[in-house]
Amino acid sequence: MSSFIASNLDFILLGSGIFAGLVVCIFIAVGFVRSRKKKHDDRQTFPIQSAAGAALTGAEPNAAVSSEAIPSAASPTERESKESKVEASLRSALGPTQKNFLGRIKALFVEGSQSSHLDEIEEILYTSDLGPQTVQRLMQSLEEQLSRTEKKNYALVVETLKREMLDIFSSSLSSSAVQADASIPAGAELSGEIRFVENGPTVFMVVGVNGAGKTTSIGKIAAQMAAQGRKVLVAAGDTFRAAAGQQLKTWTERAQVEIFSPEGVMDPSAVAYDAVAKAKARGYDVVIIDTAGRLHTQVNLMDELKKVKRVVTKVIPNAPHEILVVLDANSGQNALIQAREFNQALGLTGVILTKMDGTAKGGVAVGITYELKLPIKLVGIGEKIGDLKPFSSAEFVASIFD
Ligand SMILES: Nc1nc2c(ncn2[C@@H]2O[C@H](COP(=O)(O)OP(=O)(O)OP(=O)(O)O)[C@@H](O)[C@H]2O)c(=O)[nH]1
Ligand SMILES: [Mg+2]
Repeated sequence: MSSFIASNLDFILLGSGIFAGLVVCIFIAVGFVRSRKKKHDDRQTFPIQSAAGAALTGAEPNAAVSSEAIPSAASPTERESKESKVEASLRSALGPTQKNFLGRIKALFVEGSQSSHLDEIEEILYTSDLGPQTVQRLMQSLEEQLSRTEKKNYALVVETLKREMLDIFSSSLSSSAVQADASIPAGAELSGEIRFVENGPTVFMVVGVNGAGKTTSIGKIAAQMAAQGRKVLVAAGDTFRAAAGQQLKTWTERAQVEIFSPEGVMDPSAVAYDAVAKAKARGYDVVIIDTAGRLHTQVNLMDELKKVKRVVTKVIPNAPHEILVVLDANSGQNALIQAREFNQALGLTGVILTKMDGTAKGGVAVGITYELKLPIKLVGIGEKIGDLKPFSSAEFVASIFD
């Protein structure tokens, strides 16, 4: 064996060398193929990554190539979305109310359901702060207007509730309020909702419980009336809280209107009397009287408001022309009670329903209108100066049902 290896050593060495060379060649070849494949894969993934990156910024991968085309293509859409944001503000404020009301009714009618769900609907109506009389009327309309089979149909149930709610608004409001409702587009001038006298200043008295939004709403109203070209005087009738005057001053500065806030006068009726007398003498178009917040149960404080109303009448018969109660929509059924009590004490001409943004209790608007026959004149949908809108029942119902 060893003699065989010795005689063929050269041959064996040559064979081993060729084998080793072959192995090296194979390794080099595999490495080359892999690196080609990787380069190919990299080329494929690059456009995908850049497209994804562009999606985050909203730009096309080759945006730099045609930078002019992008803004001109995007701007109409931007404009449309800005415009719809402005128009949709009451709708978006009523989003939680819609979810609480329509959302829960919809959830009852799951596919294949064979029940009419009337009991559950009644409970939803009660817990949506519509008010007991309003709930009874809506339930009665479902009972009477729909057959047994129709009561199981979600679309028919909702259509009936919507029609009945619109009818509640139109039949409960005075004809003038209804006319104003139909003729004034959303966001239109306040003057369509509010009654202005032809000669002399129109006097507004604003009342309500603590923190309802009286001063804020006065600031917003004053700004809108001033923008309509009216000469506005705001009377600081909240002499109860030291900070109240300063808060009102800040709002009148924002609204760019004049404030009447005599130093050291603590009697709100004296402030109101002097403010109206000044407005009458100096040709103002509007006087808005702020008042301190109070509970309708505080008899002496309610008497104080009656006195404010009385003294104003001595300066201008028929004034105050508008006595508006400010109600926080979040307080639901309490808002209804407050409106009833303030109405009994003062004879209200309407309601400002504030904080409609961020409450699920917007349904209280229906109860106030139906049960108290009081028109909701304005709705607060935020804290900014422009966040006060004339109330439109059609817009309200559409926001809840559509
Ligand atoms: N989100 C929201 N906040 C509001 C609205 N209206 C008023 N507010 C806020 O409610 C709070 C109370 O508002 P005020 O205007 O001080 O209430 P008021 O009725 O004058 O209060 P008192 O003078 O203490 O009785 C403030 O923080 C306002 O910014 C509204 O429509 N939406
Ligand atoms: Mg106030």
